[in-house]
Amino acid sequence: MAPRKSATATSRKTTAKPAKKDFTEGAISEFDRDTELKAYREMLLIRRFEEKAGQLYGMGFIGGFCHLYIGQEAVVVGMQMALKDGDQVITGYRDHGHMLACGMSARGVMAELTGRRGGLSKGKGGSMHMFSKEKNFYGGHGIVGAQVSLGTGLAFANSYRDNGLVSVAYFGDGAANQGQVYESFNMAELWKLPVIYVIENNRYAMGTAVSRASAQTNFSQRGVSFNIPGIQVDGMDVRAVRAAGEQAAEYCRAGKGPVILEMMTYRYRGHSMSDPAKYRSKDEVQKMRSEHDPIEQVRNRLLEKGWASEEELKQIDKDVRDIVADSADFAQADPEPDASELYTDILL
Ligand SMILES: Cc1ncc(C[n+]2csc(CCOP(=O)(O)OP(=O)(O)O)c2C)c(N)n1
Ligand SMILES: [Mg+2]
Repeated sequence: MAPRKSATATSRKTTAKPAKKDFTEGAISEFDRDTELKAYREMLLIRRFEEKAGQLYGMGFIGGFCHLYIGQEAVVVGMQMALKDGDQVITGYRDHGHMLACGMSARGVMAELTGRRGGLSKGKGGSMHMFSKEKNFYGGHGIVGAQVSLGTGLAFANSYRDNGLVSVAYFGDGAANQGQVYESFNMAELWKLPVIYVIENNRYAMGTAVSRASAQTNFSQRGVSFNIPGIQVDGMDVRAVRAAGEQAAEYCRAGKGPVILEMMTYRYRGHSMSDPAKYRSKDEVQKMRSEHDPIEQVRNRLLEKGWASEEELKQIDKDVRDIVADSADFAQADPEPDASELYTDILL
């Protein structure tokens, strides 16, 4: 039997709409020379780091899971530019780029991947579980979606302390279908919590294309029934990411509540190191690489504007490669944790 329409339900209808007017979709931040160079260096560091991590994994130095961030670099680098000291970041398991963008050391991240003493979790956490209180980085979470409720909790603490800080919770298109995400959205809007939900839409979950797994594929609209505003952002353009991040941070700091930024991005590698990525064509990957690569975009602008020469860019590449090579050497030479560490840092 079809449910009857209730008069009460109609009269209770609310007219509140997400405050989308506070946001300009498609905004681009103008970068000066120094900012372009900074973006170039930071994205390149993530790219080269991940390439090296992939190599070390192939050589058997890294155990367990390893999810590379190659292709998505503009998202974290642009967002980080929009934040201020003390703002917190939390993400899932595709987390090496986030850590480097937060300023955590390449040595510390790489040595954690190889399970060594000098790793950021003393070699006991691995790829998916690293933290830095100093850099306000709250992990690294292997449970899909867990970081969304934890990131909302960070925002609750900021709101309670009235400290003007925001938290950024990054999650994927696949994670966006997880139940706790919507419980978090509800509380965040109800209590006007200063949290930026960054949905990194890289078009695939473990191997499932967005269109095969999601009823609503426009993730920026996932907050509509909670009155949370959201916009789509070109996540391959670091200037667009920064512009969106700044608008979102301002909105949150003004006490207006949470925001959703859907970053349209792409990962070049498989979901994890064990994924041959047979669910998409090589052409699709190649097209993204050649037409939308976030690092190439900055490189081309620097050259076109005469802000850097080929030589200068080569030097940056060399500096970055040196940092990464040093981290890889350290990650292989550093000893493994002592067996006694099995009994520390755990809840008994
Ligand atoms: C609660 C839970 N369910 C399932 C998994 C297995 N799993 C790991 S990653 C993943 C897909 C997530 O995809 P997405 O959120 O799009 O992130 P991406 O890997 O594309 O960055 C799944 C289902 C998990 N780790 N945790
Ligand atoms: Mg995904």
